[in-house]
Amino acid sequence: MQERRSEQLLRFLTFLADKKAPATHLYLVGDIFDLWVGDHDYYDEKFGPLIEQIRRIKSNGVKVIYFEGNHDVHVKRYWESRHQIPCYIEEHYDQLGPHLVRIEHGDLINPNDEKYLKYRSFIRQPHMERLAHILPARLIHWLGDRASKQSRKRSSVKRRDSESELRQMIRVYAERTFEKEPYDLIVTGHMHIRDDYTFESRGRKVRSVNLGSWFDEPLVFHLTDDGSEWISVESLPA
Ligand SMILES: [Mn+2]
Repeated sequence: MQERRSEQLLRFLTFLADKKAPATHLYLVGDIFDLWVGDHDYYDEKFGPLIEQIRRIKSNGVKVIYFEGNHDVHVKRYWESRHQIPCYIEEHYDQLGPHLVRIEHGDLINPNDEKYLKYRSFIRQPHMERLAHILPARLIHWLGDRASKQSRKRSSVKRRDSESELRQMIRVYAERTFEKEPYDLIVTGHMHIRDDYTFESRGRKVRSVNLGSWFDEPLVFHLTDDGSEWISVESLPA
């Protein structure tokens, strides 16, 4: 994670941990840490201050839920066994007050991203997960640096899709997943396009939110029983 984003994340987490805002749930929707592979002591040290705030938030009684992204991979065992924080790799549904919410990282949204999808099913094989826990973290990072160079190549390919095409994909994905298993709200990330879209299906009002990227603006999506708001981390009181 870039230094500034990491500071902003620490600021937000500390704000929550200090109970400066009421919260019942905290969803971390993947690509929170760059780069994290497997269950290793190494990360306790590397991301110590952030993990400490997440632990404090949980000990305040907030339900913390983690989703793996493509920068934080095979971290389920870490969060579940060391911190009792549930971690999901695919989509997850939760009833939050009046809203049935579907949450997922969002890396299955773009069907044109074939190279990534192939890479995803490759690294998601069970023997790759076992390997991720066994190999020394240092070696993984050496491999990871090479992979992220590849990923940059992949994203330059991805940029063939224009922003409006990507936005359309987010919306189509919502409409399609709603048809399979309905919900009131879907929250995704990964696409780096902040989007808030409402559509009607089966006589129901459905909402799709993509969280966008903190590289554009560090915003947190805050859902309440009667509405929602985007909270700017930069404008949080100290
Ligand atoms: Mn991602």
